[in-house]
Amino acid sequence: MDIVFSETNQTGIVKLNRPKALNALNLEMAKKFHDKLLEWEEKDNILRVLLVGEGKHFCAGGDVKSLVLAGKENSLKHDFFRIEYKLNYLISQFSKEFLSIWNGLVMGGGVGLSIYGDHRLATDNSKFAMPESAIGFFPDVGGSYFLSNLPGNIGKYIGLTGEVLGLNELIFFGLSTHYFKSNKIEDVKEKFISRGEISHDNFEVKNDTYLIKNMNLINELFNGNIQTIISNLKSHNSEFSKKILDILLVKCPMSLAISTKLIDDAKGKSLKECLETEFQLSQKIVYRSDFDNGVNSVLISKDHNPIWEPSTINEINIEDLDFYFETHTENLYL
Ligand code: QUE
Repeated sequence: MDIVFSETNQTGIVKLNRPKALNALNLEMAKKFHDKLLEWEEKDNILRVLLVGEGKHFCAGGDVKSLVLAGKENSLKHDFFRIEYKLNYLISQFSKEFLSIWNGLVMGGGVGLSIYGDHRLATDNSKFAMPESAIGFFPDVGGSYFLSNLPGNIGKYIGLTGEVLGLNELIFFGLSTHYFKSNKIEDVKEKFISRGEISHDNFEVKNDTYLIKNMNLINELFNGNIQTIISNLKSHNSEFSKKILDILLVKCPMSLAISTKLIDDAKGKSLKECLETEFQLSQKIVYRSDFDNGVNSVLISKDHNPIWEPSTINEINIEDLDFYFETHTENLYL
């Protein structure tokens, strides 16, 4: 079973159970999770929900590998995102306490399963990222919502670079709500299950780590559309800007252009609006060759040398991006 549900002491427990695939979320898991939450919402003897990943990691994202391997004559690229985003929204509306344990990898689809819940407990080994620009996709699962709500242009930076955030950044930005030492994981779970207690350790946030120190610079450099960002980075001539430029220049150019616009346009929008926009966008982006080539290059053949089309950001006309944001298929009815 890829996802396992149990009920103990008025706690509904969800375990993502594909440890060999880093608990990547597939269609069946999303469907079952969605139906179980509807059931628990109505069930009086369930007071809270605990979400955990089997093994070393919480969740590496959506199972994008299966979407590409399924081939063309298949509705998986439509059905998966539809149910995944519906599940994200359902979690945001769930009336009971919802706690996730962010051990190990917490990426993309895994973020969407947890960030709209009440509590996200990070540990000393948490690794959080929205890395979709590496596979020809964009930061979805409400990424446009929570990234656009981070201060300044930090959300754009996180969504474009796919940078891995650790404990200090997670607490600093409020992405995680608590910290506990990773060797206490069984004890933390047990206390929440038995009496709804959130057991955590104290954590003193450091303001001098790499990302936080460079926040003002990031706000300056990541202002505007993708071409402005690239030209800002080129003309800045610092170690930091060179490093970030090198990172961006291997990502999918169309992903970068679209993600920039998506996050900019999301400011002030509700999660519901953001998910609807992302669904429309997903149903254009996943049928582009960049998505198949990106997923193949990173997760299937693993040659890590994807061919992007267009291959440079300069070839993208910013006005042409509007096409990808048009409503063109049935909405999610959230
Ligand atoms: C960017 C991504 C993903 C990624 C790697 C990236 C992603 C994702 C996975 C993943 C990892 C392990 C699996 C799996 C998928 O990796 O979204 O099926 O077994 O799901 O660089 O966006």
